[in-house]
Amino acid sequence: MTVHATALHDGWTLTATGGPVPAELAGLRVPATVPGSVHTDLLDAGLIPDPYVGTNEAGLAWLHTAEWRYERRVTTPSPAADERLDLVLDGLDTVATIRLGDTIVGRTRNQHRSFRLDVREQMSRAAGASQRLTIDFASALRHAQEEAERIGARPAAYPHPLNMVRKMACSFGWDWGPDLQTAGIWRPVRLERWRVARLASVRPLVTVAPGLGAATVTVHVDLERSGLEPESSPVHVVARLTRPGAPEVPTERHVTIAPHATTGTLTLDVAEPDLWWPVGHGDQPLHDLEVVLSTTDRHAEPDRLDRWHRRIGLRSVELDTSDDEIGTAFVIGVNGSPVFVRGANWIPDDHLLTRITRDRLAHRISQAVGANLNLLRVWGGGIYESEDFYELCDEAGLMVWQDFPLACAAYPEEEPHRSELEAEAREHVARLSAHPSLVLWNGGNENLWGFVDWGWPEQLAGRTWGLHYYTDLFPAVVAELDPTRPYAAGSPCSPRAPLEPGHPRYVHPNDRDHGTHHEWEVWNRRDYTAYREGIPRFCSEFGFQGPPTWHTMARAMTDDRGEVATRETPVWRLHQKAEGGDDKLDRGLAPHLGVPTDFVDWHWAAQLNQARAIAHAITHYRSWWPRTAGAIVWQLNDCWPVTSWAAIDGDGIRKPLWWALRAGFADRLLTVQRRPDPRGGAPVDVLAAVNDTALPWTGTVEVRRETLAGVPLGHAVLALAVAPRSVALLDLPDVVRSPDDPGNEVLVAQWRPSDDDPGGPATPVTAVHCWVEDIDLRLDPEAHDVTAEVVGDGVLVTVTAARGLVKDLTLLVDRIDPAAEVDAALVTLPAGATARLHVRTADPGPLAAWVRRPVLRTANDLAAVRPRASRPPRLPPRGSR
Ligand code: BMA
Repeated sequence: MTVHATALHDGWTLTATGGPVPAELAGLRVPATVPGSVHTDLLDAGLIPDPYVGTNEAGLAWLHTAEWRYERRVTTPSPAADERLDLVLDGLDTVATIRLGDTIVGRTRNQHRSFRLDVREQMSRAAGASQRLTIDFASALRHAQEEAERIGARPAAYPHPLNMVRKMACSFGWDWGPDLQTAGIWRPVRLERWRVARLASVRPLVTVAPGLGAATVTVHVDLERSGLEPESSPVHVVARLTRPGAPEVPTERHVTIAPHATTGTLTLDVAEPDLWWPVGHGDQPLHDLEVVLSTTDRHAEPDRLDRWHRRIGLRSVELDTSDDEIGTAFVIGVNGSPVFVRGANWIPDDHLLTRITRDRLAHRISQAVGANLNLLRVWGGGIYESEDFYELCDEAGLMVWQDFPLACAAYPEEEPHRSELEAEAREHVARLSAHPSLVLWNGGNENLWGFVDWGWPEQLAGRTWGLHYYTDLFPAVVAELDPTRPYAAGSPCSPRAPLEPGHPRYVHPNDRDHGTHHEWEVWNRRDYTAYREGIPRFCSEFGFQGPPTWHTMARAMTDDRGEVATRETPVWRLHQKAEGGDDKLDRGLAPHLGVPTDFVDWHWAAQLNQARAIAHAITHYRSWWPRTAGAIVWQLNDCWPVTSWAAIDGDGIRKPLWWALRAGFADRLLTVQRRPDPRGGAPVDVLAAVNDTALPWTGTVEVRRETLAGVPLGHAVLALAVAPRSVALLDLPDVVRSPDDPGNEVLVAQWRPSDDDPGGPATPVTAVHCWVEDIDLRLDPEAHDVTAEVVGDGVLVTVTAARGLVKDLTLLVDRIDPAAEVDAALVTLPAGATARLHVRTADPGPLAAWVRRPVLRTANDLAAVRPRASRPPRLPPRGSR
């Protein structure tokens, strides 16, 4: 008999047991969905309004301090004499007491762990009869407040003591998230019957030989013994690696584990392995690894005790943090090849975690790949991501950097916090070891930085703040359980420097020259052009806000009349959590696009400016490869409808920023960048050609300077030869380098493949560059002609730049159909050029709507609505001539 599991997902009810519960809920028994949460159950029962809509969030604050009971009945046959019976809880949110009948069988206070309770004795007592299983949830907020009282409060970036309880930090509100403090059984729960032994954990650790000619999978098996056998017996483990369609792969090992012993190791060697690579670097072949535990060896009829299966990938990971002439590198490598990280930060995809289905994750991950990303950073204010998430990333070739979930706060090292952190770290380092996508364990988010710069030492007055976790506990757990994964102490962090401020070799954690850097000066204080003032070794956060799509606002952010809530309304302000967020949006807009007064125009301008700001940073960072080895945008996704730094809004719809990521992270990129003049003069514009492919990039680049209306002013043809995975800087000849009349000129650079081009992506590569900001550019709001026609699966919109340059042509398709998908956006057309935008939609409506505001937008149309009075003085030309 193998482990026999019975899911306990049906028949639960939920009742309020304490706290400030509204009268109509008191004593009410509500059907409960498991896995689920109190919020989703009350929502399903129609007992609370949708917390994501309007200002409902504010009215639900009573849930922070309410207490709840989940309850159902369980019946199980009496266990045999040697049979264990465990209640397995994969996740409880958060402070819970578990009872069978009247007996307490467990207490938990950590959302990030699973629990296994031996309930054999309690179940045997009532063998065959039904018993009451209850899980009581206390208020996590109250618990955290009591902890703060008990051991002394510590600083955190938000008002609630999120650092005093092991619950997802952003449960307590964040600068993009609602303050909805959930409770409930948030992961599966089941009864497991088993005997002799079970596979407590399996860690397949993969290494690849230099030269890539061989791979080794070392399978570490940890057993739990039942403790119920009259005599402990040896058990046998077989590990088998296969790959569908690869008859040469099967490889099998077996090991006998002696009585009383609980660990075993099996080594599987694969010659000429078919390696797993990040997307853009190769394929993602997955191998089936099956581990079987039995009482007899493989030659006899097996009495199978337990089985474990995962799809693994063969690859190695390296993190280069060597010292160099600039400072300290931070380069992630796979199979010995350094990778430029094109990343985005990932937050929980729904604040109500149990609504995140595998399908939804699959869609989000395909959106990440569509944005040309190769890595997601699972940010430390969220969770250890799910098996679904990791399996999908394994399949897609998306690398994952997993933060230990600690963010923006000082964390106590006193018990029980220390033991809870150790237990969860051990569980997840082991659990995630099977996933080829996981490339980095990181100590947490901005905690090292917070300690030095956010006034913590004074507030702490000598109390612990979590340093032990970053320097000792986490690296020790990773080194013990998964030494194949690199570890970083935090983000940002200077990897080789001691972490104690005051140490003679201390380096500020956010130092650009050392390791990872978070670039938040731009959003908070500077214009986005300042992104180009710094050359970080690896930028693991930089972000710029924009509002969600119109559809999402119309669904969730409306006023009493059902109209989209405009700025300065309570609804708008509730869905903009960032400190001074709206002022920062306007401050960011003014020098570039101006600040439109009409809300519809402002919405488009703010979304466009978000996209432009991030494109400005990405193109800069990529042009500095290999000095800069990664750019992880803050943030890919949202967890509810909100104005935020995300590229995909809370309803899963792409914002214009998504298109800027896709363009900025394309395999091949041409971008105009500023570099010091080799002759010692003022910095000059050059053309950076970024080639993030395995093939050389050759041919010519045709560069023309022309008026906005297309009158030629200068022309040059540059030879292009960029080695694989590298960047070439091309000098721009004088005739094209700088303008005579910057307000009316544009530079267009287009790649022309040569006849003997080795291949690679055939997509055209073009850079369009203006020397002044849009507010100083004489863009014609009527520059384009447009037609729309119905095609098989939607609409084809054809736009020609008939009278001059058209910048950032975008169809805001969600205005017509939230499910519509367009195949291009932020398209810039030099005079005379044409774009065909194909929209897939089942519901095209009247064609006339597709060809005008508010659906068809360009940067040009903002020129028509720009308030003249708000224009700053004209800038001098940015060229150097
Ligand atoms: C960084 C992140 C998040 C935050 C974001 C925007 O600090 O790590 O904590 O949401 O900036 O402010």
